[in-house]
Amino acid sequence: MKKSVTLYDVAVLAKVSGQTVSRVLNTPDKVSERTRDRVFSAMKTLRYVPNRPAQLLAGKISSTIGIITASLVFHAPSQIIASIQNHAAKNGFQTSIIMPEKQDYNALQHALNELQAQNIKGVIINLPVESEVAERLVIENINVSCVFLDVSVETDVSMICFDYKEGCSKCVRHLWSLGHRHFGLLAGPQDSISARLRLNIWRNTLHQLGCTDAVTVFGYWGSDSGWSKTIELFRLKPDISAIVVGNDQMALGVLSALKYLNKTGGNSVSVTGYDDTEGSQYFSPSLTTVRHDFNLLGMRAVEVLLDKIKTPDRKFFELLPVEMVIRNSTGQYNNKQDISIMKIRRVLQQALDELGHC
Ligand code: IPT
Repeated sequence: MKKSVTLYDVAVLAKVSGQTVSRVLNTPDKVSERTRDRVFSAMKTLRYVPNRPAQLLAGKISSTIGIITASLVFHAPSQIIASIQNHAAKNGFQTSIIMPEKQDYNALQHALNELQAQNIKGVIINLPVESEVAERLVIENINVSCVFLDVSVETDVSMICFDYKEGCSKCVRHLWSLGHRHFGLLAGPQDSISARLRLNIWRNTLHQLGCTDAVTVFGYWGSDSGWSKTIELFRLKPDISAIVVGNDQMALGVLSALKYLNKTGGNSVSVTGYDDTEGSQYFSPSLTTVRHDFNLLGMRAVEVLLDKIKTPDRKFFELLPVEMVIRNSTGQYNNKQDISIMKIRRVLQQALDELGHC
């Protein structure tokens, strides 16, 4: 077996001590540029790869940040994690990802223990966490800095989130301005913070506009729940002309169900999504939605976490802007049904008038 290159081989080639190579690896700013260059060039020549477990055993600070995430089966979390990983690498950090099956206190504490066992000093939590749980985790884990991406804005922890109020009210107002008055609301799961917040704003906005008969159903973020919940919506309220959906992935299932129900073309029902994840512009029809810049979220999450590690007592709060993207899945309210009801009424009235003359 080929012998692996050690730190001492690098030291010999660079003509420095083993301790200096170690300093270049762990505290590069404390070494002169000339020495640093010599050591890096020796590492390159020998293709030296630092032994992470050995560094951990030696009590060196880890250059890894932790991520606790919602299921990567869903499009939004996978785009967020891709961006975090990318920006972590740009800052010289690797990532260690945990995807817990549950999102309660025990599951999260267990995940934090796992990451702290790797000597990790900062964790980005992209999992819906109830306020009391998030606050308790921060108080009980003072040795690790946490930045949350899916908590309510009132929570007393460091967080970065999108301006959901603006995004959600824009969706509803857009449909209202197109003449829609009969709404179906397809929210995300009830145990998701962001799903609940989005639904509240849709309902408040509709209430302000004077619409009180919208029906609500809950999906679980995936496309198949979008499909089955659309069928349920029409069973509950057959005259729906617009469906406000909690995310693009469910909206994909909604569009497919509408085709199945023959609610396309002249009969079409308007649909708005949420997220503008990769591919939504190629849905059929292309999806009107609210754009979340997940690349920006990932970048800010890493930058804020690194600042938080340096100043653990500071509380960070950042609200990122959203943008409404209008495509072909929303259109003017089609008043064909109203017209035929009006026609029948007119004919009936005429018949009654004629009877009156007799
Ligand atoms: C949120 C997405 O908007 C939603 O579509 C779903 O994928 C959810 O994550 C899964 O937890 S994004 C989150 C940062 C609020």
